[in-house]
Amino acid sequence: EFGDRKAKAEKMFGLMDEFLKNDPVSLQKDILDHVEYTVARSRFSFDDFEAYQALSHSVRDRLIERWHDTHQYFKKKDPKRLYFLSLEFLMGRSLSNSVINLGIRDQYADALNQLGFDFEVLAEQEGDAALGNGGLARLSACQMDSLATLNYPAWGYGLRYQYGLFRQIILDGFQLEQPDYWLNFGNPWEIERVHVSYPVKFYGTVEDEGLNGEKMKVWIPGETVEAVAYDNPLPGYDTRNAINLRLWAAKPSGQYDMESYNTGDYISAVVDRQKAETISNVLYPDDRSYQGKELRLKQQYFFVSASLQDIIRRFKDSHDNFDDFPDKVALQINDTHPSIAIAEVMRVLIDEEHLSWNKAWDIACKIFSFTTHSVQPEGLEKIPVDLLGNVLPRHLQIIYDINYNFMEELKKKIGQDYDRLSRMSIIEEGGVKSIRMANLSIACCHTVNGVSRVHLELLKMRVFKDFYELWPQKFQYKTNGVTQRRWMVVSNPNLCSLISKWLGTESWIRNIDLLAGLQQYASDPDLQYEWEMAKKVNKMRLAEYIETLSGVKVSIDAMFDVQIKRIHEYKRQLLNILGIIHRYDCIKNMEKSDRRRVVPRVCIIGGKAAPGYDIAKKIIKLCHAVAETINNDADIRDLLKLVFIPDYNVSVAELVIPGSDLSQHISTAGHEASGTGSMKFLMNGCLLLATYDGATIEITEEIGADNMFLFGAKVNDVPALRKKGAELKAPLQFARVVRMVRDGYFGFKDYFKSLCDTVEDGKDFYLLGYDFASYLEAQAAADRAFVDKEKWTRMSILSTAGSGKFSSDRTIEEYAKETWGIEPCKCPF
Ligand code: GLG
Repeated sequence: EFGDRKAKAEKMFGLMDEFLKNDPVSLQKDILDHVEYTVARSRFSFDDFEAYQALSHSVRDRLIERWHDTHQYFKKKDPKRLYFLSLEFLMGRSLSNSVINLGIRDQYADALNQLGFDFEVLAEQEGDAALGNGGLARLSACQMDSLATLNYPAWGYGLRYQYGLFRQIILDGFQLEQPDYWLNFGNPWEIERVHVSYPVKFYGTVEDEGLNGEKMKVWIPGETVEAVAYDNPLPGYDTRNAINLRLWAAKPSGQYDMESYNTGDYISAVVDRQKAETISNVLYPDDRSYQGKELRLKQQYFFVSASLQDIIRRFKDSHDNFDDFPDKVALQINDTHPSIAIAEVMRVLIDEEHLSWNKAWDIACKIFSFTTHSVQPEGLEKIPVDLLGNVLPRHLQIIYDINYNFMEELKKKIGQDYDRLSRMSIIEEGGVKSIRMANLSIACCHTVNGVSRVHLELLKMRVFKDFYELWPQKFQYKTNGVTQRRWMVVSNPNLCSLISKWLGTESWIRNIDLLAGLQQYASDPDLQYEWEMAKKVNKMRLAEYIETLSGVKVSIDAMFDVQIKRIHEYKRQLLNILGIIHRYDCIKNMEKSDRRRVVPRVCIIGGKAAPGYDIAKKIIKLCHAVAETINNDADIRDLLKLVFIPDYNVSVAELVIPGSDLSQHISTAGHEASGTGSMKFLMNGCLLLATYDGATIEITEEIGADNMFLFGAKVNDVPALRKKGAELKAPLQFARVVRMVRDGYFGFKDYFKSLCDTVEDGKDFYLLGYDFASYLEAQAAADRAFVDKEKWTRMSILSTAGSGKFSSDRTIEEYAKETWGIEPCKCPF
């Protein structure tokens, strides 16, 4: 019995409420013990990195206690659990976040001080866990933090890539990719579970067998790979609960193929077996298109199969049939990447657990929910039938059967409308016959979620129109959110202590709606002064970082204008750069005496381009070429600077966001499903320059359009504008700046030609030319507001005050109630 165990332990160790103590002396002893015994360095001589390692192990010990207790408690209570399946989690660093959530940050800082170390310096030693590409992956990480904090019985499941997202190196202004072997220096935040491992099968054939007179399908696999669990405990804030993120690594299977060993070629047999590990080797670095690659499919099935074996084993520990399965298990499919799970659940229930098709399908339909993160139909995954049939022959059969039943059901509803039937079919005929993973997910899942209100509208009107008309109740949206623990408390302590002081409480860290209490002080000169000071300190930190990175000295009196995110044509970094060229051109052509009126700017751009995305790479090069010209032009001096921050990742974002004045979210309307970067800037009191797209529309409703700089075509204007084609003439100023690039003003004339072509009249798919004039107006409005310090600071305070809706705590509460049907399960001590 759980309570007994705890009581016994307390007696045994004579401890009151914690197994490990958190007073400075205990913490110091603990850190030094880890230096000596875990890191195996002398306690009289160790460097910052070794101190970081020891410190992390000491924090991890405390984390593990809570994590054990939480899991014991979940086991005892057996609540319905959420299993969050995602191929990507972008966790970033763990140390600062862990001590803050565990409530022991100050104790550790004190203890370290007395040992002669600075907590912040040690925290900088940690590398990022970058097991994801961008928004989708960071969203998963934020949602895990909220799940833990809100005490939900949840597990995350994913893949432990050896190589995370590539490192971006800039050479002569060009992006180069380097492998991110993030595990090189060890990872104290994970626990290898050599005994939690499952065989995952691939290839082979399916045979019919009779068992007790019943026809059975038997899959005889051609390859077996072992999935080994690595657990990553994730602490909630202000609670004892800590949940688990279980990531799978591929290892050669323990089942030896005796034949290959017996042929005498021992060395090649070992080498062959080792190939199994390639499955979890590397993260695909493209966040928008998937090309139906075999390794990608194997990654998807690998983590899905291992996770389901684990989930079913856990369920069977306390249940002897599957009747209660839907009451105990909710499976969330994050984008279509894990959607092969639907076929896998069917296979396991039918082939291994011997349930009938109908019973199995009934269960599948009750347990799965699906969230899509893309807007464009082209972004939806398709897997060629030949590929799927080769890698997972039994699953292909099952998908065909699901589709057969689905088509029959459809015919009853819509009759013989063959066009529509073929659009809705899970199988796409034509060129390369493929499985549409989104259609499979919609056919099965009880709920399909979009990630912002306008995203759902687009799904209803365009992408999933046929489905929506038949099952409107299936379609919902949960506007994304981000965790204020990482994006405010960890990354902006100056601002946070100010907020807590003015609100008279720290409770907003858990109940973010309290931030609205700042509204009443938005014009208070004292708050305004303190607010500006906090921003200054953050800008100084960022300016130092910029100087060490690029050698460019920037003035903190200038407006820091930032666009950091993946490089994509639809996100329109090119619009930003063309706007900067325009600003430069204006300053150059001004009378010297007029230059005094120019509001100084530091333009900061950062982001990675997918390695095969040629146009995105040219945008990065253009940014460097323009920066080279502007930053070295003696006429310009501090009036304008352009800096590209290389290797953008979570920890860079934590530094850049608090130090920004203005941030840009300028996607062509209708292309950004939600956007989450905007929410992080908003919370940190950075003003937004944005289009009416994704979640920005909802931000406008929360803080008011006059507290932002909005511009550009709206979602519903875009299709008609595109139809106009070449008739839609870009303004002269636009033509002029594009011509400067074309004519080689910034060099690399030939190289930039194809980039310039993408925005010529008639080819300007993302409407840069059309939006240019209103973009410049919004920029001018930002300049005017910036010189009015009182106004700017009020807008900044109101941004933070109005950001409450965009906490992932709100998102998770909505999912829990409306989609997953789970209840909090709070560990009582
Ligand atoms: C997507 C979208 C973003 C969205 C994010 C999280 O492009 O607009 O905010 O997921 O839902 N592929 C992505 O990163």
